[in-house]
Order: sequence, then structure tokens, then C-alpha cells
Amino acid sequence: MAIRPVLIAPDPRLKTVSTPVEKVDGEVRKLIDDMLESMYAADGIGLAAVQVGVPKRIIVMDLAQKEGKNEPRVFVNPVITWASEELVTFEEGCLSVPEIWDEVERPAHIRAEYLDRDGKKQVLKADGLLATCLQHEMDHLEGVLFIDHLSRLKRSMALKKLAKAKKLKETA
Ligand code: GNR
Ligand code: NI
Repeated sequence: MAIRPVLIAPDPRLKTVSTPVEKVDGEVRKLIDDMLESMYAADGIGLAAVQVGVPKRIIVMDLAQKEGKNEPRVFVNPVITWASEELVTFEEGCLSVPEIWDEVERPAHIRAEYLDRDGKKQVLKADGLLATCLQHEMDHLEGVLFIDHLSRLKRSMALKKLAKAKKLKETA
């Protein structure tokens, strides 16, 4: 297993639309394991493959990791089959948009279909943090970041803050 570095916005690779996985084989499982290790190392609760520079439709997640438990979840080729009209607002952050948190409104309840780590088809009904996080990760598969859901002013402030942090890092 290996920790892979997470791409930081405005890296253009984060805007790539990811392509479906044709077969969940050993190579894909190795990528999944690297993604889980990279997510845990970065203290995130989710990670899309494109965030480590691989534009494939793969997501890993562990919503329990803050509690020191291990409940890894894997979603390959996920599709949202239904989303509620009811919306909910969550304060979101992103490993690719460090140190920026803001409220995003999304459907409160969703149904999804995906392949698991064994390539087996699964269906899921989700709400709460799971629904929000899955939608956040599925946005990554379309090249969309949570700051793209904010007002233009807030998005440009976030991008300015990222550019400033990058500059500081380069001169450090
Ligand atoms: O670690 C993460 N926390 C988080 C909090 C609220 C809503 C979404 C997330 S996902 C984020 C990790 C990440 O960037 N995944 O793409
Ligand atoms: Ni993210």
C-alpha cells in the first residue's frame, strides 16, 4: 500500500470528468487500498480517485474514522437513482480545498447504486452525513468541487486564500 499525495485546487486535473471502471480487478483493488490509506493519512472522511490524480469513478469513505473506528466503504461507478426534494445544509470541507469550510445545500435523502470492492452490485439508501458525503464525492467524479456550489464572491475568496497559502508554502 502507498500514500498518494492529494491534488489541491486550482489544479486543473480536479476538473476532469472521471471514467467508469470496466472491471473491479486486482489493479483497481490496489488503487482502492492506496486511496483508503491516503484518506486516513490525510484525516479525511472521503476521497475520490481523481483527488489522487486517477480519473476513475471510484470513491472511498469512512465516516467513523473521527471516532477512531474503522468502517471503510468503497463505491465503484456510483449512480444516484433518486434524490429527495427535501434539502439539507451541511458545513463541508475538502482535502483538495484545505482550510476552507462552508455551508452547502443538497438533497437530504438519496438512493444510489454502485459496485463494491468485489465488483458486486449494491443498492443504498442514505441520509445525514453519508448522503452529503456521497454527493460531495460524486461531484468530484464530474470535476466539481464544493466551492463551485458557493456564490461567486465566496468562491473567489476561497481561491484567493488557496493561492496565498500556496505562495507562502513556496517561499517557506
Ligand atoms: O474530509 C472531508 N470531510 C467532509 C466534511 C463535510 C462534507 C464533505 C466532506 S468530504 C472531505 C474529504 C474530501 O475532500 N473528499 O472529497
Ligand atoms: Ni472533496
